[in-house]
Amino acid sequence: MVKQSDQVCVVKGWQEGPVIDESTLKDDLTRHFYYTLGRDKVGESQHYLYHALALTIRDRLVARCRETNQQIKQEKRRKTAYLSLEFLMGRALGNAVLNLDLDEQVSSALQEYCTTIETIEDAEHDAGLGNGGLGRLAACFLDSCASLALPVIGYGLRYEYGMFNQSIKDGNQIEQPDNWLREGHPWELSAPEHAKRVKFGGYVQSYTDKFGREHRQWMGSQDVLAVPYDVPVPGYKNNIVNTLRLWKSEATDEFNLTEFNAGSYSEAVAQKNLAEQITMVLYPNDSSENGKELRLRQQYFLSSASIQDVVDQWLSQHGESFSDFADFHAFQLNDTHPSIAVAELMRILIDDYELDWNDAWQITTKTMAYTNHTLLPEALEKWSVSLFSKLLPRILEIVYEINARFLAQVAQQWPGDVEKQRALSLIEEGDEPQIRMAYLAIVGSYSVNGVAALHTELLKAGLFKEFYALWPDKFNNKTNGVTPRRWLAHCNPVLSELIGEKIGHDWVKNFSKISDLRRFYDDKSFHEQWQNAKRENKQRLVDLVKARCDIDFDVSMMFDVQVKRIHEYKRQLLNILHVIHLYDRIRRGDTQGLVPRCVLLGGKAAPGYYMAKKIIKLINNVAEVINKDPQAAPYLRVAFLPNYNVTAMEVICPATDLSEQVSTAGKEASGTGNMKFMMNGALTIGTLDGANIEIRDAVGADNFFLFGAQAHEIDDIKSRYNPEHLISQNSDLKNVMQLLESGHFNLFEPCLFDDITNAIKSPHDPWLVAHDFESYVAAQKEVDKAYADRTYWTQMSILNTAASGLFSSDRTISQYSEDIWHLEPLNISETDLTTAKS
Ligand code: Z15
Repeated sequence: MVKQSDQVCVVKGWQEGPVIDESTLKDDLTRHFYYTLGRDKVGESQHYLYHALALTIRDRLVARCRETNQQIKQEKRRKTAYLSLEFLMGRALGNAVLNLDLDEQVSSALQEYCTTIETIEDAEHDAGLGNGGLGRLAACFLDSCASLALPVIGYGLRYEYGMFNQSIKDGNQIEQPDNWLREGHPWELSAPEHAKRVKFGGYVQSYTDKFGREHRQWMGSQDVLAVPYDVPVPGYKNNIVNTLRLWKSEATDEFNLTEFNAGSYSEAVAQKNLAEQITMVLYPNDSSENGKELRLRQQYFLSSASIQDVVDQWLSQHGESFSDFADFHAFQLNDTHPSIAVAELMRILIDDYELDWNDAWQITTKTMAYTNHTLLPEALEKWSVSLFSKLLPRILEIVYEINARFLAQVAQQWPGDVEKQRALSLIEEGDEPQIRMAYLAIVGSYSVNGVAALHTELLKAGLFKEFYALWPDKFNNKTNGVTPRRWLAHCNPVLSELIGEKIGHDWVKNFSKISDLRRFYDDKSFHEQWQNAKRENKQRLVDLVKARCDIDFDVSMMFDVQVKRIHEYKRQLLNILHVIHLYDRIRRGDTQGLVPRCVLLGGKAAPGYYMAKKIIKLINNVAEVINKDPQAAPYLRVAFLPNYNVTAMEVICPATDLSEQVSTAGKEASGTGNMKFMMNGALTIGTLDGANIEIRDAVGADNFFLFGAQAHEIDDIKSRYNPEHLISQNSDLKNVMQLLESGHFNLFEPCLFDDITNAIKSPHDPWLVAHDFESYVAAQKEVDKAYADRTYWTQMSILNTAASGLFSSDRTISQYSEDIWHLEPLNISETDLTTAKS
């Protein structure tokens, strides 16, 4: 570990020289290309030019980042640490160019190299450090925090391998490792001088200090080093640059000492692997848990390193008293994944700084805040007590103590009710006792929030109802949002330009302004411009589908899109049943009123999720049969886009006409893809689930295609569910099932889809696919009718974009700040920058 010097010596160059002189971007690019990277030809690969441009822009971020941190420190600002195992950042270049307003300078500099930003951009790998919604939400939140000038630091893990790359072979998903750092990551700056030690294993010992006080001490641990890598997070045209601090695990030098002394030097060095494994790979499960030891190590590693980092900064700025620590800090826990942070903060305060339990608990429960993202039971984390005891013995003791004190409170609220105590205990009893991480998070936090109105209501009435009875004021809703910078301004320049012409460009910063678009709802020439923009965006997607799938989409057809993780509750299956139904109609010559469609699906399945992988195979087989049938070609084309990721979505959502949000009601906590599509003028076909409900309320029921059972009806429907009867009664569904069961889509692979057809026919199908089929098909008919009237559709499309103001993550983050974090915005002026040199 590098020791930091106590003496601060300010480097002269950046004290007196000019601040980054924006006019030299061109020179900086050349300097980085020639000298930093040592290149003199652009060559076939654009990679070095991308790298040089990224470094050039990073220079401009560094000065602003330093200034942001200095203001936080000097003004002793209250700040928030956003703790998340996932940050699905995607590409950084285009976003930085937009937020720093460097578009013109970059274009002109690149002209010298005979290229454009669009070309260069393609050399950047996605930072795929997340699975799906939860990870992308964290990334949108960082953009909004910086753009609102809020002092928020993200803490995450620097996975060597992010989300796997998906390819499709014979219709099946193949996973390939994503070695995203291979060609270097120009955005990050490592700070080894701020490395932390994280303990694992060992045992706990008591000792008595000279005042006769009892202490517990975590001994004999094998420590792992956490080295921070800082990624700059630029705000939109406000000179704020926040930090995303990603921890990399490394072996400590003494890690191998015993082996070394035993003479096996090489074996000892090879042991490094164990420590370095921790941040090797992201677990690719979205909304499901797998209980692997390495995953628990990741969670504790993140929690411990991040809390130590905050505490160390506190000590250097405020000294050893923690009495007003809570006035200056909030920790937002992104799901239960980092919820061990509750126990870790307690451990540090008690064991390292000798606070007594009550003081430490006061501080902890005034700083921790927990966001829940799911009601699915399989996603609710539990860790076995025995694993905890082996890996984190001191943390287990603290969890037991938290539980003992909590259960005393439960006994007070419900006297004599032993069943209540059993039900609410942080420890689930059984053959293999388990720690309920959500309960730990709730008990240890001052705020518990859901991510959409319905989701929060269901949490309060169901999953967490006793906790809600105990602490009603802890519970609150924060409906998710997405950043309008990446998800409109950056990904849809054509539409953004058009919107800007009509209502000005203020909407990028102040997204509630987007509602001004409503004024043009009836403007015929605006309709034409709106349609032209959509057509241009559709052509981009046509090119992508051609390149990736070798399937011909056609811009004159309706683009019907469902892209998200593959999961039974999201019901990609329902979508594909509708596709089969359309195909069946075409084959029967029943094409009256049928609007030609291109149906696109995409998404990754967790590698161990059998049914999700079957669904991918089904989609691909159905697509193949339909696409090679000349009778279908004028009406229907189907593609499964491999390797759906953030960058693909930037092409997909601007091109979409119809957004499929068809989860079983009550299962999708919020959804955020739904918001990206809406912003870009797509209409939604969806259930009353998650944020769909709020989307429909905002745009008006007439501009949304609703179908399906509602959340409050589900239990009743399940109690008398008889899908075989539904199939026999509905000739459309009957035909679809017959086609499927006849082997029409698996001629050479008998029985391939039996598990799928059986799931649909099962009276225990939790997702009620057969139940919602009829109303789904009816809603799709309404879609066709609406799309056939171009003016009507265009009006609804404009209204969707105009009503999307609520779904900006700026709104969400303002609410987090108002209600939970209580932060004040920073302010960095141009004059601040001209004194802070780079
Ligand atoms: C995840 O992506 C989500 C929830 C989870 O519990 C996990 Cl482990 C991963 C998603 C929700 O499914 C989605 O509805 C929500 O919009 C998103 O989190 C962000 O809140």
